[in-house]
Amino acid sequence: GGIFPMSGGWSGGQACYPAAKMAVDDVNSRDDILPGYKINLVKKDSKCDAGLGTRKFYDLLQDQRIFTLLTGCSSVSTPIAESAYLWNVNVLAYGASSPALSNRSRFPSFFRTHPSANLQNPTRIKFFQMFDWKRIGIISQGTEVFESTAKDLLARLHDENMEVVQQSFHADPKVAVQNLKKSDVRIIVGLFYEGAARKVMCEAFKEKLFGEKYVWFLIGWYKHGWYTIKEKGVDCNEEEMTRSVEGHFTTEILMLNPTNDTTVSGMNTAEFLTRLSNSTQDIHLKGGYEEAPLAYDAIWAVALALNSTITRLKTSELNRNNGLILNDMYRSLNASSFTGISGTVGFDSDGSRMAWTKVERMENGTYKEILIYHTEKKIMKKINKINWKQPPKDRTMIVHRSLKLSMSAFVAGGSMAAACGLFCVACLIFTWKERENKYVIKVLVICPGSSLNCVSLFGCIILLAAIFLYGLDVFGGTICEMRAWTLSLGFTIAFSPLFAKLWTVNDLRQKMKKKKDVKVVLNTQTMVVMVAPLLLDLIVLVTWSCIDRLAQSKSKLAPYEEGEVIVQPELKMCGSTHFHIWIGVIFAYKSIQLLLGSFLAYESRSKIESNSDHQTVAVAVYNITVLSLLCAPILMILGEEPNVSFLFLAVPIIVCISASIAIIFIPKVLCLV
Ligand code: ABU
Repeated sequence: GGIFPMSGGWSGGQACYPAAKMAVDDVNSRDDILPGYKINLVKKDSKCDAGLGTRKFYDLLQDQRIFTLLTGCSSVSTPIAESAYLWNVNVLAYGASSPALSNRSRFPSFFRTHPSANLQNPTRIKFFQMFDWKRIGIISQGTEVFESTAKDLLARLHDENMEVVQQSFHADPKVAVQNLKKSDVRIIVGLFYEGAARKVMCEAFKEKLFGEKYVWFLIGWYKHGWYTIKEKGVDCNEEEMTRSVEGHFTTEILMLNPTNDTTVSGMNTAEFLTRLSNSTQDIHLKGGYEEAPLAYDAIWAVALALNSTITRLKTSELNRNNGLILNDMYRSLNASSFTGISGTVGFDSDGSRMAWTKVERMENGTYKEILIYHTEKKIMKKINKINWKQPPKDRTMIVHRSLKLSMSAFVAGGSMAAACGLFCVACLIFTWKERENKYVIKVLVICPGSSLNCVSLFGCIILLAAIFLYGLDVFGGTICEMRAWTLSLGFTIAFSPLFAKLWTVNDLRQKMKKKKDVKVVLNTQTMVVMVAPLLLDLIVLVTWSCIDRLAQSKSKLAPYEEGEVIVQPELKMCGSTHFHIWIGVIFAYKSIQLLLGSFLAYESRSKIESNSDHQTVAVAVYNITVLSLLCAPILMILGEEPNVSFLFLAVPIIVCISASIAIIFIPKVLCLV
């Protein structure tokens, strides 16, 4: 009896039946094999369906003369092989790859010419190692044949310290494919029948799990053009399916004797293929073409086993009524050893008689042979090059990229700060040199304002130094402290003298309304007004440093895709636990000082004619207030872009200092010219 799947998950009967038929004819034409007997092959179609196959098996059991059964499809062979011995029937599978079938205690009267699917796993692993792929996805159909192959593959991958993401499905692979996508696997082994393959690859198309970034490894025994065949429940069109399967690899065991030796039938492989091609039109496009040698050899195995059995049994014993035929045929099959079309035929428990596996790749819609691999001798023969730009990565690579201040931004900001610093130093020298100049004192008195201006210039220089500290990326957490201190103290030292001058002038305004020429003198009050903000600053900064020290940390910004990789930008940032509270406090009292300064400047505008430079100072204070209150909040928002935030810090400071100094000092210089 022969059960041939003519359709379904594996429609191997389409080519295997003609091959088996050819073998029957060849055996029957030989006088030296089964003399006086003729083999009769009774064919049934299982559609690769376990239920239907079992039903066909029962049909065949009605004939007592059937004591050996040929089967195809693991899902059909399994239930038949599990119970066949109870009917004294031996089963020989030409098309069952399930590793689970290699179990004598569960399948006592089972043999197969088809090798176990496990044989492909070493080849797969060898291939993964060639490209340093260490993260593999497995998606398998929930039937024993694929589950047991997946189990073996999983164990082997773990032995090689590879990471595995495993998914399985029964009817609908949608969720399994989505899970693979979520797990970010790029190298995927698919273990399923042809119909399920169409469903999986359609889902892969929908989930965009195809293309250059992904590598699919499918089974190599699907029918020619399998992905273009319409399947119930698959709503991808031919073009979508073609795109989805482009570039996938297949692995399959070589089932044709690689040598051109003459086989037991007297034919060599070339002659076999020619005869097979002549048997049916376009047989190479039919299901089971690859396995046809296995079906041919299966008939020969049965014939040769029966040939030796008939020498031991009487003709009347050649039926299933007693267990004699079962045991004798079992013995003969077990002892089989002949050269067949598929190689040397002999049966062992794991079906490892075939060791060459072939890897193919679909390129531009056709399969191209890539290599063959001998799983026992571990020999690899490369046949064709893989046509890809570069091997894909086995996962999304995350590249950590530190965002740094560019050299050009640092040079630009630094040179402006240096120029501004020189301007400050020049003004300091000028003020110092002209402190005794009677003409200057007379015309535009510098003293006592000169000493305040000197302090202010010193503050400006500290502020400019802060710009350099912001450009530097060294000293770890200390740089953060240095930045905060120079910026805060620099501002206070630069601004407080101007503020104190306006305060003093405004104070005198009330008392000296009638006097034309008022001499502004530094008094204790001026000193207090100038030093108080400095003390406040010191208290806040020391407290901050003591109880919530600033430290440098890496902050991760929004990642983005760049070709094959995901870039994770990282920025070194200064911070402390209550950073925003400290900044808020400092901003608050500095803003109050700025606004008060502007108010004093407004109040003291030309209401008093003094020997002080308070009018130019007032303009400078407006300028500082506007720029500071405008730029400080913006600077806080721009914190994630090093170049922009550096320039947004440097430029306002430089502009503010240059403009203020120019407003205050240029009139003094001009009066000397
Ligand atoms: N090479 C075809 C195998 C089919 C099966 O194991 O069901």
